[in-house]
Amino acid sequence: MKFVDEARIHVKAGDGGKGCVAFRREKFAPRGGPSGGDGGRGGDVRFQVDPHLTTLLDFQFRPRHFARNGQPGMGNDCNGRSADPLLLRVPVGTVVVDEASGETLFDLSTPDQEVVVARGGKGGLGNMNFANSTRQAPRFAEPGEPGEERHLKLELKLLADVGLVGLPNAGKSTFVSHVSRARPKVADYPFTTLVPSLGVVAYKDGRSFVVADLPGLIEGAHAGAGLGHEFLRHVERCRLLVHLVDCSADEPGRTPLGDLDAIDRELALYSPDLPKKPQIVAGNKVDLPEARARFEKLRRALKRRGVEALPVSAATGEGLEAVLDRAAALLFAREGR
Ligand SMILES: Nc1nc2c(ncn2[C@@H]2O[C@H](COP(=O)(O)OP(=O)(O)OP(=O)(O)O)[C@@H](O)[C@H]2O)c(=O)[nH]1
Ligand SMILES: [Mg+2]
Repeated sequence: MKFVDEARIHVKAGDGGKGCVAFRREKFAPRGGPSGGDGGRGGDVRFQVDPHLTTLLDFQFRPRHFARNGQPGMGNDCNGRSADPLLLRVPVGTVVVDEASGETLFDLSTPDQEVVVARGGKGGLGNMNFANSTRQAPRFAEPGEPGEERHLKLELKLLADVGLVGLPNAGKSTFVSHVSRARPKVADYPFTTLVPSLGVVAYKDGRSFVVADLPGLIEGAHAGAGLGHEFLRHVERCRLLVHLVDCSADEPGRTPLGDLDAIDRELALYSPDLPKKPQIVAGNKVDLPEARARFEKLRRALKRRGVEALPVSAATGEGLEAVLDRAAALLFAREGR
């Protein structure tokens, strides 16, 4: 399951209508004065945050969005009509980046928030505005201003309830494929998962929540090492983290506790908010006897810190239900359902 979370689009606001050159022509008013009205404003292109949307898929299929132009001014002092704004709906969590400058324009995180991403051009003034005592018959009017035009990159931070973090090879993808219908690639080498993907966990009583399988983190990830930096921003929006520790890893100098602390350090370095998120620690691969033994050491060490560790085997499914129960308790307690 690939999760669409990026789109490139081209938006253009409407041009302002041009001002009109016209003169009054009435039976009893010979040489009537100028009467050309102003052009209307071009329509803005606006984004509106819609909490019901979850992907940027629509934008991938329709990348061009042009608002209407303002009407030109008319004779008889009539101004042209301004065009209505073009409202485009985007999901909560959409980040809008200007392609030309690379600048982040908006981080749209509030439902129903509305922002202007391209401003409509002002209408031109009609010739009636240019008459004065010495110039009674101006034969010119202003053109309308062009509407703003922009190439935008939209990025959607994944909205998962639970983010799976851990070193490469910890078994994150195996975990997600066991608890959901998502089938991310699982393999016996690090950096198998290159992009985040989501799985929906059908929990008890028709309740469900979304788990994100994330690429493995390594030391230095917060500064861009490995694949970390790319997707650490997705972790920011998860409500809780499940930290998977590979208890089978058998390399000199490496321990489950050391692995756990290394990842926690990366998270903290990336953002001070990440350590504040609720975290469930799960020691994986306890189906292997030597992993089981290492897990017990991890459990004792964490107990001294007042932290509980749960034994799991993502491969056999052992212990996974306890992790889901814990996650559901944290998620649904806060929602009050
Ligand atoms: N014995 C055993 N092996 C496991 C278990 N969970 C995962 N594995 C194996 O560990 C290897 C890595 O699993 P993945 O699920 O791809 O690990 P990952 O954390 O997604 O790795 P990256 O995507 O590279 O970060 C695979 O060979 C899995 O079969 C487990 O509970 N027990
Ligand atoms: Mg993986």
